[in-house]
Amino acid sequence: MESVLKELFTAILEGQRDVAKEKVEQALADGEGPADVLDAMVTAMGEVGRLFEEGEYFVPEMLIAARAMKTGMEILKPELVDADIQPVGTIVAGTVKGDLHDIGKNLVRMMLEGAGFQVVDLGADVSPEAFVAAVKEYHPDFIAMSALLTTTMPNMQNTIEALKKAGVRDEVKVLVGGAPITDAYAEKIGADGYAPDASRAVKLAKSLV
Ligand code: B1M
Repeated sequence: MESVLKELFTAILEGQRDVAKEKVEQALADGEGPADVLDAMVTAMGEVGRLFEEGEYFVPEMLIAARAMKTGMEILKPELVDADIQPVGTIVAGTVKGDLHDIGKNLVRMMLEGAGFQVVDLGADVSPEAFVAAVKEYHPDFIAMSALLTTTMPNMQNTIEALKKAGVRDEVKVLVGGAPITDAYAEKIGADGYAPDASRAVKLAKSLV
């Protein structure tokens, strides 16, 4: 990796938002290709995920790294569009109906974006009908649903039922997560996958894309 890209990698890893912005600008000015600049940032986010799984990083470190990535992406995005670099896949994400907890979902979104996915974020308190409408509009590879309350977990199943009723269940893979969700629950409701944290949500999506 060229040295400016190494510096960009370190800036993302350490969550230095301003440095990340500066390094993306410098790399592009130096003639680095947008794909290589993106690769340096995605590799850094992969490393963030690894450090999180090993217990060296916690949620705050992951959040500030993701914010640095987001800042860098704002500079890089127009260049990626010009270079016609396609996202790894598209994901519609949201916290299910009745549930306002969005911190974990936001983290999952940021890590997925960091891994090169395009994410359509529907926010929190998302009805089954809104998920169905988004599947019809964006034709994503996945939907990622989050639930933090035992009382709202059933809305994951209700969303899957709504997808079936609308005839679009087979068009999309359904991923679920959130503190009360388990592998067994995901299987019971007919989801395609469960991830216990943001880092493993990325691995899961990558393995299924
Ligand atoms: Co609420 N809350 N809350 N709350 N809240 C919990 C969830 C609770 C466990 C606290 C407790 O009692 N110990 C409890 C639920 C109990 C239960 O259901 N059995 C609870 C309750 C009861 C409530 C209210 C009902 C309280 C009240 O009003 N009486 C109310 C409900 C409001 C509603 O949603 N309708 C309520 C409200 C709130 C606040 C608004 C004050 C605030 C949310 C702010 C916000 O999100 N914007 C809040 C908070 C902050 C919490 C706790 C303290 C923290 C949640 C959090 O952000 N964690 C929480 C207690 C706890 O979890 N320890 C609690 C950090 C976040 C990074 O982790 O969301 O788990 P998490 O996400 C992880 C993984 O789960 C996974 O990856 C993330 C990152 O690693 N993941 C996914 C998440 N979504 C995924 C999707 C995927 C994959 C992985 O898709 C593929």
